[in-house]
Amino acid sequence: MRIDVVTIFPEYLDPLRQALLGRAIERGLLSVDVHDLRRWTHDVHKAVDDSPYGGGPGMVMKPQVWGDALDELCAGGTPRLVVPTPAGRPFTQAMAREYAREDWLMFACGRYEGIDQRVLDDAARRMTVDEVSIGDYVLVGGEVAVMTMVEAVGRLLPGVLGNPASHEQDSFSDGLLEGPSYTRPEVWRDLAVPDVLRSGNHGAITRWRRDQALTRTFERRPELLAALPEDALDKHDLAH
Ligand code: 6GU
Repeated sequence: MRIDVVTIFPEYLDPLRQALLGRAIERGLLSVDVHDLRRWTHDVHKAVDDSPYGGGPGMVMKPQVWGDALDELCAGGTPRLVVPTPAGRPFTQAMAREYAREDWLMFACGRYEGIDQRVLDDAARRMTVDEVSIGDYVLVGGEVAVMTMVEAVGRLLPGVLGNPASHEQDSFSDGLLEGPSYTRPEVWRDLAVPDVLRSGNHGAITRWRRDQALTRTFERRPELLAALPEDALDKHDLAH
């Protein structure tokens, strides 16, 4: 997969080259190119923003600069354009899976009060444009949201995780939160590992993990349980 990121703070994205995704980039499973938006400015001050029509606080990113950046970067084809904004549709694991099937994603990071809407309206004449939020809180800019989305998508790409079974058990892949995990020692600070996990009874372990996931989801995210499809719960689950 090819990923391009356009931002006024290119170094902000440097952490993507660490650890799992860094190795995926080195192995050629993923390319991440980060572009400085100021390359496309038109004046000596390299201005990227201006005051909003209609008044109000903050600044809006200029359409000409973004237009030139996207024209140049998209000259060779049509990526899926993702614009992080707290006013976007919520990013979910289902969207991460959908993005992982694309061959080219481009992220346009806004700062200030956002990007002139006509940039997105114009781009949408040629490509799919998604305005996406990573949660109900406000960040200073889109860069950290892009890092979040690139991690969520990158780990789903074929070959990136050592063991592909890892994502089948992720929280959300079956619509439930994952339960607790334990490793050695058997007792630590007088706290013991649950007996069932040391029983060797794989049926009982599977049942116990499912119950833990259901209980945790009920306590922490009841709206997820309500959203499960009709057939997601079996007769043993329903006993809870
Ligand atoms: Cl995607 N961007 C910004 N600036 N703030 C956010 C966000 C995105 N998602 C939640 N808050």
